[in-house]
Amino acid sequence: MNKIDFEIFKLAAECRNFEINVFNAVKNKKITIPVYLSAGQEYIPATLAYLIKKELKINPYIFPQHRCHSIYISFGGNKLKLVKELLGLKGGCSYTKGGSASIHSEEIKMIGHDGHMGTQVPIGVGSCFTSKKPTIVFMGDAAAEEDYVLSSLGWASTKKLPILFIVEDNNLSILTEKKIRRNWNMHDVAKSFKMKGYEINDNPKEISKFKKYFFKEPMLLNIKTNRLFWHSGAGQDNPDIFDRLNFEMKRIGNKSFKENILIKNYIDKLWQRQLEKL
Ligand SMILES: Cc1ncc(C[n+]2csc(CCOP(=O)(O)OP(=O)(O)O)c2C)c(N)n1
Ligand SMILES: [Mg+2]
Repeated sequence: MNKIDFEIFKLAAECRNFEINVFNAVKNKKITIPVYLSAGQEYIPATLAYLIKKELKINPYIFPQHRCHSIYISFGGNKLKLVKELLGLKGGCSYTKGGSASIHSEEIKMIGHDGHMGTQVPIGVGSCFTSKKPTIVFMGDAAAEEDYVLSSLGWASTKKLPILFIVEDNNLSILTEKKIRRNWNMHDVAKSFKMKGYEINDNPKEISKFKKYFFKEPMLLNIKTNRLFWHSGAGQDNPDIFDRLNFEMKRIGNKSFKENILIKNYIDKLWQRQLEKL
């Protein structure tokens, strides 16, 4: 078994087990704030975090959108502080004022989202223009349609910034599919702005192919993925949707199943201890 596959799997499993706990806490009304679950999409941040932090040894500035728990966890955010943030307990990562959509962490240079879809793109580009430091900006496939996102891509390209744009393309804007909203693609838009642009799947092997370009020049990866649960809250739209984590766990085999149980027990206990404080 490939070590890289296994390391990425472990990160993704950590994210999934965390999100299952959030799901249950929402269902049991222990969490009452709006919550945006990233389950199903965790292979994108898990793969990127592995490639960027472990392989390239870079700690980039991170500009997420609202669906960001897995981004925070994959890039090394403190899980206990995120549990506290979501439960409204003192000591949350965003000073217990951000909630699910605005996860913020100076420790991992992650800048909390303001709730307006896509604003993280001009803000991230502006920050990168000033710092000239490696910067990763995440956006949803719907946020990518905002005018201020498109103009920011143009500026990043013109100034050749060390920036990586990741479109987490779950094909949905809440419940509206992409084909109803537009007849164009984000990787084509990136290319028209004279930067590298590709459309790929959330398969670690596909994502890895582009590592050589990370932060050397502006690039946009439109990565197709699947949202497992409702846009907001705890429920399921489509139980048959493709689940990358499950697929990879089966592909990697026995060792991954066992590791998943260990990770699950650890994260369940972490949540249990904080739930007891409510
Ligand atoms: C400027 C703006 N318009 C509308 C909304 C309401 N809204 C919140 S999330 C969302 C859909 C976001 O879809 P996408 O960017 O693809 O992210 P996803 O939820 O799929 O991860 C909408 C329309 C908003 N928050 N901000
Ligand atoms: Mg979407």
